[in-house]
Amino acid sequence: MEETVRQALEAGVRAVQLRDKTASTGKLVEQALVLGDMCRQFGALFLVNDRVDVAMAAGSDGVHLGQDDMPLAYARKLLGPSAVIGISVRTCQEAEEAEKGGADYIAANMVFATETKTDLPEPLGLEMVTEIKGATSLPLVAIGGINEKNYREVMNAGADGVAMVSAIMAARDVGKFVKLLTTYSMRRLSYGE
Ligand code: TZP
Ligand code: MG
Repeated sequence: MEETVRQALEAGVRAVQLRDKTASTGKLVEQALVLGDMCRQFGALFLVNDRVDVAMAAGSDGVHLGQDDMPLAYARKLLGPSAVIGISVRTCQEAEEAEKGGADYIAANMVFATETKTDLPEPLGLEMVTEIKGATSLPLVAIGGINEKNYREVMNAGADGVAMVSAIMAARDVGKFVKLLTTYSMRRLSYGE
């Protein structure tokens, strides 16, 4: 996993999220420290999924929260004003609430069906990406079933960036694959500004 992340960073990935629903807390902290260091070397953002405590322990840049995770206001209180906090949303209302609550970005969750996460009702589709993007002035990252074949249409629907799990982790040549994507998909992203 570390080698894959390194290759992705070398090729231009701008943000990495550690997401492991089954690892022990000890293992998560250990991995967050290693990946956080690596991201720092490449000037990329490093976020921890769900776990505010792990992000704090490892000095990560921030967290990514779902609607049922720690409420944004508490996460902000714990992590401070400079932490990057992203929120997964499925509706315009959730997007507006995230903006009002001081989120730094929103994630359209999920655009296309995926085997990586199977507990969500229905894919949002491209039209909802456009609608949700229009509901706030926050950067929008699209996630779910995004790959080299469809990322352009996701960007064209209004996403400021795309997040990929399986497409990158399963790529035969991660560096080559990411290079192909970044020229286009990172055009409008500037993290941490
Ligand atoms: N949240 C919404 S979809 C998803 C997460 C974590 C998984 C995305 O994985 P993939 O393999 O890029 O479809
Ligand atoms: Mg979550």
